[in-house]
Amino acid sequence: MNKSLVLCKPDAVHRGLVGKIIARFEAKGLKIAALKMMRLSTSTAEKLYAEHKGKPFYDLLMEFMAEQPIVAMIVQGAEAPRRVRVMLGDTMPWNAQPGTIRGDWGNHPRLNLAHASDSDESAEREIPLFFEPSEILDYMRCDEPWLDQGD
Ligand code: 3AN
Repeated sequence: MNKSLVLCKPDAVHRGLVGKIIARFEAKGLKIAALKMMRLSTSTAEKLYAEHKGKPFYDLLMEFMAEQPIVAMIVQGAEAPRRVRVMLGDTMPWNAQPGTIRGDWGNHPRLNLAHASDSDESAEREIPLFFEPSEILDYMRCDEPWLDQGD
């Protein structure tokens, strides 16, 4: 099964939307394999968004993300990175479809509620920034045999 690193960003925490966001992944049949609330250190924020360094929005993004409360989780399931990104919707909230997290609740490109790994490779790089191996739980949801039909 594939994994995605998902962060409920500070705006999701401050707006009380964390529970609703997690509930969408759970209801979709994706498994929460790790979960914690934390403050995102400046150094981790810089590592997470290294590819954006130098872009016009970078400094404000760092200011917004660093040292703020976030909720970090690993969402697991078949094609998890792709499915979670579809559920998040477009980066620009005004382009995000209704029914997506950003389409329903997002108001600003920076304050767009959640981060999610964009590929298996990104998830492999991002997950160790947030979780020790011992914090990632291996268990079976009772609906897994129904959801995994093997075809
Ligand atoms: P996504 O989160 O959809 O993968 P990226 O990787 O292009 O989007 O951007 C990372 C983060 O940078 C976004 N989640 C958002 O917070 C911020 N961001 C991206 N584009 C803009 C922009 N034009 N103006 C302000 N912030 C932006």
